[in-house]
Amino acid sequence: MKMLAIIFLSAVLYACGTHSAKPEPDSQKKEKPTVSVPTFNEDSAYCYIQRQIDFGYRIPNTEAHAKTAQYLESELKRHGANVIIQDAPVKAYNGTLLNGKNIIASFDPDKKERILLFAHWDSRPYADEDPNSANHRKPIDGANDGGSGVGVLLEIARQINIAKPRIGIDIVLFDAEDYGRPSFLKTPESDNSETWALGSQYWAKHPHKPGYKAKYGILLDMVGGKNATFAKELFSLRFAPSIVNKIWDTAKRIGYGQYFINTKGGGITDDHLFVNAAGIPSVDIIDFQPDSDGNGFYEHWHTVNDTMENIDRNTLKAVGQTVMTVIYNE
Ligand code: AHN
Ligand code: ZN
Repeated sequence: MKMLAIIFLSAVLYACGTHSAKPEPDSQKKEKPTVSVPTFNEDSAYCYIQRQIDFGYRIPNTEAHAKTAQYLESELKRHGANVIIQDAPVKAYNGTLLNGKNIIASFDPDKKERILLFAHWDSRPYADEDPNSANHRKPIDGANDGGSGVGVLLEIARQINIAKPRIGIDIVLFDAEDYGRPSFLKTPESDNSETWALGSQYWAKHPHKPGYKAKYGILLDMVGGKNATFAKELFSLRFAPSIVNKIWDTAKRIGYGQYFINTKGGGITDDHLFVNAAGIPSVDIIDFQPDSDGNGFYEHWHTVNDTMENIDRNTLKAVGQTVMTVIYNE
C-alpha cells in the first residue's frame, strides 16, 4: 500500500516536474525590480497567432490579407491605440504592384520620448526552403514567420492598455517583408536584399509623421519556435550595441538567458536595416543559430511546416516578458 502511494505520488510529482521545466523567471530571487512590470500572457499571444492563421495566407493583394489588416487595426484600436493605416504601394521582385499596408499604432502620441516596436504581418507566398521541391511555389502559414512577432506585439498592446509604461510606444506592423525573390529563381543573394522588407523600405522614405523619431526600435521576427535562440545579430550590434546589451542583459536577469544567448550572429536583411537607415537605432530579435549546418534560421523557416503545431508558448513568454521589462523600465 505504502509502495503504491509512493509510486502514485512520484507520478504526480513527475507531471508537475515537466510543468516546471519551463523557464522560471527568477526576478524574485535576485534584486527587486524598481518598477512593476506587468505579466506577459503567453496564452493570449498564442491565440493572437491562431487568429491570424485563421484568416488564411496573409499575402498582399488577397482577400485574406485585407481581412487580417481590418482585424489588426480593430484589435489595436480596442487596446486604446491611435491607429494609422499607411498605404504602401510597392513593387515586388517580379514587377507586381503590391498594395501594401503598414499598420501603425501609437500609445500616448503626444509623448516625445518614444520606443518603436515592430514586426511584419504579411506571410510568404512561397515555401521555397521546403525540403520537398514540390512545395516551393506553395504559400506558408507563417505561424512563426510573421505571426509570432505580431502575436507578441498584440499582447503587449493589450498590456499597455491595462497599465501604461512611462514612455510613449509605437507598434508598427510592416507589410510585404516576406515577398523577397524566391530562391528557386537562383539569383545571387547579393542582388536580392532590396526585394525584402518592402513595407519598411516604404515607411523609411515616407514616415507616418514628418520627422518621426524614437529613442530606439526593437524588431521581433520568428519569436515563437521551440528552443529558439536569439544571437546578437550583426547589424543590431553595429547600429545599436547598447540596446542589444540592455535587452540581452535584461533577459538573463529575469531568467531567459538560454534563449538570449551571448553569441554574435550573422547579419540579416530584415525590417530593422531600413529603420536603422532612417536614423532609429534598431535591434532584431530573430531565431538564428549561427553554428547550424542549415540556413541558420528557425528549422521550419519558409517551409509548409511553419504552422501552429511548431509554436512554443515558452518562447513567446521569454520574448514578451523581456521586451516588456525593457520598456517598463524606461
Ligand atoms: C533574407 O532571407 C535575406 N532575409 C530574410 C528575413 C526574413 C524573412 N525574416 C523573415 N522572413
Ligand atoms: Zn520569412
